[in-house]
Amino acid sequence: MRLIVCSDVSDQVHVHGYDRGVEVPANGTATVEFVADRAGVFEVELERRGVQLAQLEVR
Ligand SMILES: [Cu+2]
Repeated sequence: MRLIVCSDVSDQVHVHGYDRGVEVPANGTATVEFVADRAGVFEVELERRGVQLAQLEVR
């Protein structure tokens, strides 16, 4: 799995369930890569703001 997030603010992109966190700079891009080997529905959020970006469903 590769998630690419473009952000206008600096924060951490956090994938719950897999507990992956990658810093993203303001007006920059973060790439989160992991093996999606765990089924479920997981929140992807901007960690420090507590803003949900997406819900990731792995079947
Ligand atoms: Cu989080």
